[in-house]
Amino acid sequence: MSAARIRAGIRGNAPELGLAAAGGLAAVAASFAAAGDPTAFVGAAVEAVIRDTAPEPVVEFVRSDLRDLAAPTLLATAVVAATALFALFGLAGVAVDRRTDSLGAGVAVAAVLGGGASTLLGVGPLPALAAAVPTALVPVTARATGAPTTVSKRRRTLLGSVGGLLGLAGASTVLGTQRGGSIDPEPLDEAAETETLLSTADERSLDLAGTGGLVSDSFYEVDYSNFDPTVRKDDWSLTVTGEVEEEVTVDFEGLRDMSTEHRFVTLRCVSDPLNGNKMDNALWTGTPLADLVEEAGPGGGCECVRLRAADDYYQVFPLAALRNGFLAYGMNGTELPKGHGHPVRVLIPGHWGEINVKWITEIEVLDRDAEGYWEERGWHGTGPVETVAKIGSVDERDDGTVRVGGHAYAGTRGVSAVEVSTDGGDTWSEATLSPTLPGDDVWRMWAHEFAADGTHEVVVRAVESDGTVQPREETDAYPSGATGWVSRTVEAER
Ligand SMILES: Nc1nc2c(c(=O)[nH]1)N[C@H]1C(S)=C(S)[C@@H](COP(=O)(O)O)O[C@H]1N2
Ligand SMILES: [Mo]
Repeated sequence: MSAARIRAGIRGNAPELGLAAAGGLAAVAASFAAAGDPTAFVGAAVEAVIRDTAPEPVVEFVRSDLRDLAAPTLLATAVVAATALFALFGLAGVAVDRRTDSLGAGVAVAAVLGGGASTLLGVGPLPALAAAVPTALVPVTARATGAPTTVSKRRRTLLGSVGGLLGLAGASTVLGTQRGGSIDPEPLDEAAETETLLSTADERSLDLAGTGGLVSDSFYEVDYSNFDPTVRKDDWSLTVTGEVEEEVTVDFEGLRDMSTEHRFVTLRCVSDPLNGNKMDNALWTGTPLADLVEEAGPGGGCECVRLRAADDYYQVFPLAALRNGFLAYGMNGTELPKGHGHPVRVLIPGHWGEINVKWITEIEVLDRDAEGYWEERGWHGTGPVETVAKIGSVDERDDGTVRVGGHAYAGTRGVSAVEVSTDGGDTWSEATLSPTLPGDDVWRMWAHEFAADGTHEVVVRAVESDGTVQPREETDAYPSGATGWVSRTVEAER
């Protein structure tokens, strides 16, 4: 077909294309409204299909070039693809109506395609039905639009129909956001204790221009999906399954009846660039995992577990690491916010962020080793974190001195010193360190002041508690986490 014929074809069918596009969008949005949980509608399902079947070169491009734009790009692609899919089903209904001159047949075909595809995508009956209805409205509105005898009346009917479908899409989006989006983390009963600990952290923080203290003001978020699950604490439970003597299930109340602890814990994503911003610290409230795991009597041949979550995320790592783990339901004095795993997440001391599974639902003791979601994609992020000292603040004072500082983290190995060079690594001095916070997986802050004279290559490295100096070798975040000494050129004004 020539381009001109395609153009003419589109012009001839423009009303149907417009109706189908609006109907497709309304189908996706209606399914969102019906789902109640944002992970359970056709848009999230299409996103998962695109994410999990993207060819390796695309994945590589997204990882190395798009970086922080990866998530919004995936979201936009998913919305467009899902809309186009349901638009096609609407057009199929229009075509059947034209061929058979039976609106009933057209409606049935559109509805069956819409509902059937939704079901194949794995959404429940209600979101599937909700997606089928606007899809079936496409042949109905197409016929209505064709009926009037004058051009102006046809145009008015078309605009009304498209407007109606878009209105349905808008209203559904608002409803879906209200139904699935709102979780207000309530203050914890232990607020008095957390207040005290948080003010301790505040007092021990070093005052550095342009960077936060020992407890992060805003905590980074990394999710493999754009849609966070809505899990109400009354609906939540966690089951230990697999190679166990006896399955054990605990609900939120049961968890609250167990011993309560507060822990400062730092998390860093394995994808964090060397001096990146995917490393943060919070005060977490929860209960140790060991007793729960022991109660189930774990066996199996690999001494390993797979954790599963309400967003279908999964990770595999050694049972030994899990035994030191923590089930957190509080963060900085309130219940967990939705984005950080409400109502319950896992914290595994000293390991990369990715195995700190949010919205945890199941601990499966395995018989044979397996891979987690990110390991299937080439990452090695289940082990202990690499040590890093970051430069978060460079403050040039009027008197010619420069104060540099930031955060240093070495997982459970602990940071005992931070060394700073202002001459590119020839000579080193010890930085001032913030006092330690209670906990065995917490970062520290460092600061160093020097009299500036010309150009300085500031280099910083952490020393672990046993005296080990952070390795100098620089590696990229992919696949095993960024390593190396952070450096920054400081150009003194005078
Ligand atoms: N269920 C679930 N848990 C998850 C993730 C996820 O996508 N789904 N992302 C992981 C990754 S890669 C990291 S770095 C941490 C980040 O935790 P945060 O979002 O609370 O900072 O959560 C981990 N836990
Ligand atoms: Mo991560």
